[in-house]
Amino acid sequence: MSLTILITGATAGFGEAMARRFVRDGHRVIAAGRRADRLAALANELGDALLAFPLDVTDAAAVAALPGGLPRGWQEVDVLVNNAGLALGTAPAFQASLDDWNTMVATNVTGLIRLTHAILPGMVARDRGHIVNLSSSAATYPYPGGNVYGATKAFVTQFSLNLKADLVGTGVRVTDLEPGLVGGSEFSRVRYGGDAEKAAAVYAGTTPLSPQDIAEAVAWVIGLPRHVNINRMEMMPTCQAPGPLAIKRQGS
Ligand code: NDP
Ligand code: 8X3
Repeated sequence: MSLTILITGATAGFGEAMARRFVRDGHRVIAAGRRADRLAALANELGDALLAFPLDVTDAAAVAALPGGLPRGWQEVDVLVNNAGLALGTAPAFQASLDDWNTMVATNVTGLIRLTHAILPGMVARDRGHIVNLSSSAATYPYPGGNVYGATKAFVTQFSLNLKADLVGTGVRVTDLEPGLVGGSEFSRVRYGGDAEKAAAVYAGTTPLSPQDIAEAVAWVIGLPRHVNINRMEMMPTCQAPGPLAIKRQGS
């Protein structure tokens, strides 16, 4: 069955991979993001099944105008993939930039809840729909420098579980996806302020997950029969595992 799928952050990484995958699977995709040129290129490549929809998720008025702000024929969103998000910096909390912290909260938390608030009532009224939220393994496993980024993702995970609690008895599904190390996207370059060398070092000597692996997981989750809800899915590359608790020993 062909679905109408709104993906935030479709100009790069996971979002772009999902857009390609979902169109290939026969769905219609509303590709949202700030870089309109990238969206236009994607529409050019994928044809009429993809609607380029420039949108900054931190723009409260633009998001509140949804779904009415979408063209006719595209307003009944079956699947919302809240994917837009970013990490900025890896400084310890006592040295981190407050502006970076605020940007991560505005995008990963406030942007995501605004999108959900705008799209969810229509899904409930139609008694069908699916919200897929991009959280992270950072929601569960702390690491040095993860401070506010991990906290925003912990919010996403708990918000997803609480949405599920509110939606029980409706036909609307909610899935929280929690990937670990994923290469092949702009994530680390953005995190390191454009420093390609530092970004590449994150993946050195590893075979990380790819954006296509994420698209595969989401394609599976949304393609399951409507009575099946995957609440949360934690994914890591085979080469990654949670670490032990840190212990600072005297003299070391
Ligand atoms: P990318 O940096 O490659 O892509 C991020 C996307 O988010 C871009 O399309 C960007 O588009 C968009 N975006 C950022 N800010 C805004 C905004 N204000 N409004 C609209 N769109 C915005 O990252 P990934 O694909 O790797 O990450 C996607 C999601 O997955 C993020 O939420 C990330 O936190 C999460 N994640 C990533 C992991 C990884 O290791 N890569 C692991 C676990 C989770 P544009 O700049 O054009 O607006
Ligand atoms: C991205 C994964 O480990 O860089 O969410 O936080 S990590």
